[in-house]
Amino acid sequence: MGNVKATAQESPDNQPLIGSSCHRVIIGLGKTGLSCARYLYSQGLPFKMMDTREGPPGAAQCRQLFPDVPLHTGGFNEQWLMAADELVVSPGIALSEPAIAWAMDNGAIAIGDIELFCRAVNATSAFSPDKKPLVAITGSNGKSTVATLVGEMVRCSGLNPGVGGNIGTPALDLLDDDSIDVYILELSSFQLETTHSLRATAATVLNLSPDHMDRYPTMVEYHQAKQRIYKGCGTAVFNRDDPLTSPLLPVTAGAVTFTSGTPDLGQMGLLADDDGIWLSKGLEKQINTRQMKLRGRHNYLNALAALALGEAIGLESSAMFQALMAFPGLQHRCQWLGERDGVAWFNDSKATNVGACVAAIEGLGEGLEGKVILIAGGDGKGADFSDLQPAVERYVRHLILLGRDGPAIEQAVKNSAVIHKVASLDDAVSLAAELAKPGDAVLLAPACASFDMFNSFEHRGDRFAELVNGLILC
Ligand code: UMA
Ligand code: ADP
Repeated sequence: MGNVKATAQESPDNQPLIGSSCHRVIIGLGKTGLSCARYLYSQGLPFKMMDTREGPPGAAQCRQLFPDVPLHTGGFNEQWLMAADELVVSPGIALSEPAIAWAMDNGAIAIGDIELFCRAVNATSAFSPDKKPLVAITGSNGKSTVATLVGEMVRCSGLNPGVGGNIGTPALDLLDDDSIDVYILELSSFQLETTHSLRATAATVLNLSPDHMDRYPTMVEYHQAKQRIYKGCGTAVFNRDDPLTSPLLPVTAGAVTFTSGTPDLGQMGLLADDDGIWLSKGLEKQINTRQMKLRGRHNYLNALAALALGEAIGLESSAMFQALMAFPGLQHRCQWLGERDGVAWFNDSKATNVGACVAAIEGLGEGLEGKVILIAGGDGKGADFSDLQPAVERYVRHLILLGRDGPAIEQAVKNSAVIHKVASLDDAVSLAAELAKPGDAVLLAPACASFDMFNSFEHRGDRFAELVNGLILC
């Protein structure tokens, strides 16, 4: 084993190994692994399951639901890997894991839940009226916002959206609901690595900035994984301001760009006049951003991408505008929690990378009378924090740091703001309340994952909201 390269492979002649004679192993007993097991079981296709953890979350459920399925926990079962034709790998497991890389080098094909989903959806002829449109969304930031927004646009059009993938509901679970008219998948780079037959009706890479650098040797591998979303797609929607989002693969129905600048003819962008900033298609001003509840330039870009995706699957503009004006945004994403003594408090716990944190500081900072008091830090996933410096220097007065990578952030931005180090989120909130002046905003935008101190970004954001509510209500 050991020194082998892991690259996602296609099956011979690109034919999926779906027969009952295929030796298939599901790796990972989280949400994804369980959804794959339910699906394969329902299709009568045999499989084994394994998880490297001693007590994986889904083990009890597996034993109960699939008592006859072989299950191995606490490490890789090398015999099973050696005999496998197809490995159904969960996104939390890297293909470069030596045991997996070795199995792939010996002929096993690595796929994921999204590949199983695509095979099922693509089994319907592309020309059949039963073939449901599939919208695929990736990017370093904004995926959940855009996926949810496109879902709302579909709903306002009188159709039933099925929104799933990295956002939470495993894609395969959507197949159980016959009433779904349009599939909308949020896809992570991890999921894309193991997907070979996507063929989305419309696909987008919203933006690309460093993330998951503990999993990718360089940005090149991360970029390559994201590009897989365009494989066989109809319309590619990409960000003119971010060249890495531009498709490197051929697309069948053309491309639409969005930009925060003036749009090209027939493309999406922003136009400004005395009435403010307009979402526009070419020179046609479509919606004034004041009519929207979503705030911040990054969200205007998300809205433009959603409009382009919606148009690519044939939605009417009026229904899309209605959805856009009503959409309040998602929890934990630059979420306004309240105001006390002229200080506004924002929860952006989902800012788990540098790009999202910069977008939040700039989005808030631009419109403030005062300055930002930023609470950041956590598990940095191997990030380089130096890109935070210009935004911190411009908009942040006090930077309150916590968590494992607080010191790395301090190193990257020192002298750009007054830095304070605290041991807990509780201490950070108390200190922020002391430091903030009327006109300021306190922003939790950690630029880091939460796992060093919390169970999830939701857990961290909920705790922050609880502490802030305690302050505001008292
Ligand atoms: N793990 C092991 N051994 C195993 C299998 C998993 O140690 O054999 C560990 C992984 O390293 C990871 C954890 O278990 O730390 C969970 O991994 P998983 O692949 O089992 O996760 P699932 O429960 O199946 O959830 C996955 C996505 N998780 C990841 O990509 C890590 C969920 O995205 C997604 O919502 C779900 O499938 C449904 O599609 C979460 C996520 O953090 C929200 N995504 C990353 C992100 O958004 O940045 C990519
Ligand atoms: P994802 O699903 O890609 O993580 P979310 O919509 O959940 O995206 O938002 C994640 C974080 O990124 C939040 O902090 C949010 O404020 C920020 N964000 C959202 N859209 C963008 C964008 N287009 N560019 C940069 N940051 C963004």
